[in-house]
Amino acid sequence: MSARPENYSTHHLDVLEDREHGIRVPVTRIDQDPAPDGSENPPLRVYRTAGPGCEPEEGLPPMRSRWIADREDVETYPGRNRSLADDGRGALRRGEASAEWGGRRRDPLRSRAGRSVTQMHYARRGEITPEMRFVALREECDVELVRSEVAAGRAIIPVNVNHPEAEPMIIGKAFLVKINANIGNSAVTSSIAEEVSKLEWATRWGADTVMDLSTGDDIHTTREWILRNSPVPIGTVPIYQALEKVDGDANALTWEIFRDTVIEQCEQGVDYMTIHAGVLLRHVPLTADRVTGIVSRGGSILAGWCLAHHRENFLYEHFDELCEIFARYDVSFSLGDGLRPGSLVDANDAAQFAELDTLAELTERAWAHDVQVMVEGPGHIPLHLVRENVERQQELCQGAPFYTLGPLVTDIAPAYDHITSAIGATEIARYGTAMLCYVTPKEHLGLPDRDDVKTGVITYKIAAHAADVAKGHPAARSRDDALSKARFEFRWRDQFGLSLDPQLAEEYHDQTLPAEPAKTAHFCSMCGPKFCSMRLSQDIRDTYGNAADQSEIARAGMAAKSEEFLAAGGTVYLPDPALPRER
Ligand code: IRN
Ligand code: FE2
Repeated sequence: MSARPENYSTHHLDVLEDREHGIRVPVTRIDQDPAPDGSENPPLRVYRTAGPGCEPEEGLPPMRSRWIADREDVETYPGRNRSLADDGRGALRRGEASAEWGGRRRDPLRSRAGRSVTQMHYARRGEITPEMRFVALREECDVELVRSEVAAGRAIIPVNVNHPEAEPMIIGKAFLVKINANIGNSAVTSSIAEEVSKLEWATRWGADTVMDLSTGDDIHTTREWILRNSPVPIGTVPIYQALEKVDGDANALTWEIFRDTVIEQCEQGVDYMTIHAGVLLRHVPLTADRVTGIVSRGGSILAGWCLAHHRENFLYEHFDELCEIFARYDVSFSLGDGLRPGSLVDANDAAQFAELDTLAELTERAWAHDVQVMVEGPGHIPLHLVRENVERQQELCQGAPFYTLGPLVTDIAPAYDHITSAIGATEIARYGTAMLCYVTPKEHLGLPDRDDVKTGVITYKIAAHAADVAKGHPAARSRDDALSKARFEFRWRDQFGLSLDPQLAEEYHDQTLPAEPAKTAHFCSMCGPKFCSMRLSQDIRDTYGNAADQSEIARAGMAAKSEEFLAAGGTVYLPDPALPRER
């Protein structure tokens, strides 16, 4: 297995262990140098989405196989998993995944355990699964909080029994805010290997889940490679593939074609699926006076179908059948917001909120089958109307996790919509949204390339983290505090290592101060050696001690600096301050 490249020289793959239950959670350990006074700065262990790394042709080790087998979630184990380990991976290597998996029609009622195998099902029975323990260790919280939130439907652990490679993670407002990156919609029509590299790229920078929105002929094989290599849950929008099966003619879609597509994806191991079942025939006219109409791709496909047939949305009509299928694989619903607003002027309108009412009804229907649910949200919303969205969703959907696309808080900045949307995302996460779907700089303009994916992921890490800090999440602040201390102590390498994008931070620093010694020098490039405020306040502390009375320190510091300034001739060019003791 190839080692996954770490983001920086001070980063290392490490594990958190629950020895009693034999659970090991991969984390990234960020090592730090000692402080200038010689005291230790302990390493930080931070949440890791990148997984252990692997050769694309090999796939990741199926780390959950044993847990799944022990519960008898699958009828066919160990055959199914043996075929994953041997035949399945061999097929991946030979590039035959399509032949191996494609075209098969299986009856989910026979091929599965014939009962609900969802995490919600176990949680409601009071059972604690290894997946819940893994999540508790990862989130640094009590496992009972995990179990009870999943049982109540306020959190989901999206883990298909056919995706044993995934490291369990939790989406819910009591936990760290998560982010999703979409792939499979990129500029270059890329090879399968490129799709896998995009997956690795997104998870390397911190994507908690990845949605594969691939289209085209190789859709099944591409998804197979992505799943077998993904340490994070994979989401899809199955209506996109169903549409391909009818050559893009939305009116030719049927429930049967859709159902078979869903089963095919369940069998492959997709962990959650966007289902636009809230787009009802009677909702469609509510969009007639909108400035931007229906902007959701899935939403417009289904609205078109409803109007063409003048019948109710087949996803709504057959929703309970979908629940039965999902229950047997533990696939989670991501109830699609097909009527989300596409502009500030359309925000919080009748169509949007009518659909939300339906999504609340569908949430309850899924819960009746013990199927896990999250609810998708907007879109484009002015900042002052953002909070109402999450509060309304939380109340109507009884705390089911909210998963939003931004929202963008202004329409005037194409090319900067990662930023316009991160503002709304921060606000909506602060008030309880559990997962944020990223937006890249190419939104509304073109398809994202590799750099856009990275920019989108890091921008959304900032939004999610800012919300975690504001929510007072116990595990959130330690990295900020460590970075601030590194900055104050002029430990440049640690400042880079603790940042979300170490390379870029270092690169910007090096553009001004390229010499290697500058990374440990006791000034930064912003103010230079003479005027650095951090430098000055550290001198004051060195001279006058770490007195509790801050105003005394300040007063003494002012006097000292005044003396120093006058003694040096009263010019603005100060003598070099004495450097503190080096280690
Ligand atoms: C997230 C919240 N609202 C929408 N999303 C994402 O948009 C969803 O998860 C999926 O990636 C994509 C679906 O787009 P359409 O088909 O609704 O446009
Ligand atoms: Fe938009």
